[in-house]
Amino acid sequence: QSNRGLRVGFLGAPFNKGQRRVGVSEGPQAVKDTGIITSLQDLGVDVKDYGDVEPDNNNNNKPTDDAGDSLHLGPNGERHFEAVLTYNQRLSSKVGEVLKDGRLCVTVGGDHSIAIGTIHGHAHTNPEHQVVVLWVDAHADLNSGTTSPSGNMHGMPAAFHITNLSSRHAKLQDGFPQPSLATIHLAYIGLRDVDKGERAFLDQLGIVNYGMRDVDRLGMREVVARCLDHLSPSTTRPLHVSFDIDALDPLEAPSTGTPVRGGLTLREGLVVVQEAWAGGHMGALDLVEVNPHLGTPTDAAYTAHAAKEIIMGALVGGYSQ
Ligand code: HAR
Ligand code: MN
Ligand code: MN
Ligand code: MN
Repeated sequence: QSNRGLRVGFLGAPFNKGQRRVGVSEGPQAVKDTGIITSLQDLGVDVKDYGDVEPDNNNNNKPTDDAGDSLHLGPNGERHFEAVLTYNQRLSSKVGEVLKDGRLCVTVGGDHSIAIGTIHGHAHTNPEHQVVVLWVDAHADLNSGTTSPSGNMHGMPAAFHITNLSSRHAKLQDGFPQPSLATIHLAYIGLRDVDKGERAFLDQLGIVNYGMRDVDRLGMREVVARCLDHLSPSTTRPLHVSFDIDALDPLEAPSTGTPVRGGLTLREGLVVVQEAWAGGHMGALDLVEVNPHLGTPTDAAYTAHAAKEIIMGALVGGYSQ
């Protein structure tokens, strides 16, 4: 069994304050309920469940926030600025702990703002190495408070890590989060809903990005090959894959907060993670934005199952290799 020797740590990040919809904090449980840990163990993987990194309080994330005075806006209008960053600071330490145990760290969200902490933890646990990031998403998540149309911090996490952009972001008093990525160390797949300010950053900084039209024209195998070639993950450049379930078409993954039609098939999503798996240098994986409160119970289970397939593809290349 070729999976023997693979050691994985599972972290839940049931955080929802990076956006406004109730229910995304139940993503980790929904994904666990698919039986993914047992499925991995059946394939010979050594899996340790580290449990959830609990937020201090998700409860005040209600629609009434829109009119309320409890948003705790950051200096540039970032909603729940301090709650998002303090949570991610704790998450970053926990990711570091999993990695120091010698395990590939899988973090299940929660909204995508948790990638502030996961990438920070990964990059700063390997300071002598250059972590590289493959971001699979309908969205670029590259806004700053000033460019964001919503103030929702799940539309901002990538920007916190880019050295040339981080000065646009306020920080916690102790300086968290410290950026770790040059623009050449990030690549995107699946984009189809990019804000004006984000497009300007992508173009100005020359960040490699393959949108849906590129997938149509080149095919996913070519797209992912180009991204991996650009990032060149290696023993000294561990790969971080940050997979937003909304990269998939809403027909494949309906239960998510910001669905955008015209997305990836599950097969295309699997090509991404299976090729990343085949490269052999993945250090950490995020799977975010599964919201089991949205759609019918059948939609929720279908979406969680898609998430399971993506994680399995990334860790063992799928079920039947
Ligand atoms: N770009 C928009 C914003 O900044 C929407 C971001 C949306 N959502 C995510 N992130 N799920 O990938 O508000
Ligand atoms: Mn609030
Ligand atoms: Mn995202
Ligand atoms: Mn998204």
